[in-house]
Amino acid sequence: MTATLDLFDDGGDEPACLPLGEGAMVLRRFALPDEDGLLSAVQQVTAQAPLRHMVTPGGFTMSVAMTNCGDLGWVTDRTGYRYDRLDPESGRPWPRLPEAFLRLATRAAAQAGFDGFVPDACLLNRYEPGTRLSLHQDRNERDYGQPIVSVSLGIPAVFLFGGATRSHKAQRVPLAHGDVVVWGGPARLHYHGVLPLKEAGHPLTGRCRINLTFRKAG
Ligand code: MD3
Ligand code: FE
Repeated sequence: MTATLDLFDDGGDEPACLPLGEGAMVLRRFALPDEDGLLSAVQQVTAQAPLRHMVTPGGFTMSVAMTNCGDLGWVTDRTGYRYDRLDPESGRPWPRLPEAFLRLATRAAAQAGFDGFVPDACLLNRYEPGTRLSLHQDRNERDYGQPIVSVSLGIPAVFLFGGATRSHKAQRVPLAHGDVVVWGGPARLHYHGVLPLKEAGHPLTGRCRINLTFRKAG
């Protein structure tokens, strides 16, 4: 009986709010109604602060292309990881956080129980097929009590959600266009990463995935 049902299971009865445990909440397709406004804001930001492949302190060029908007932007170079008010490529402040970004991030945080979340940093990551992000912790923010809100747009990815140590076995969480995840509580310091993306295309983004992460960094 379940076998028959499974054949027709399209995931349509998945809960809209899925707790990943440890304070992490997946809001499936939460950003879908705002897709056009979000993607036009992405175009505005990347026109002012182009996507670039940064270098890690260890000397590796990241396969993810990145840029930022908001008061603070996350950067890495041979000297280390940090938040900076200026784009090192231009010497100018990062573009302002677009209204559409701010509204969505605040609404998603509130939905997950974090009222009054006001991000001052948005890291914009672009993945193409083959791009990956190896397991890491996000530890450059001042207050770990603040959540991180992430928004996935474009082609799908498999997110790796690990534990408090690197050796903890990671869960695989598929993330699709419009999915929003709010990471708070103990999950905030868990190891995480993204598996290499499979070849795919999306009608709105082409052969890429855009991930936005909103933080209160300062
Ligand atoms: C879990 N980005 O930018 S977003 C990153 O898909 C980053 O681009 C990934 O990891 C991406 O640092 C994942 C989801 C995410 C972001 C921050 C987290 C998950 C997190 C911080 C703590 C725990
Ligand atoms: Fe991260």
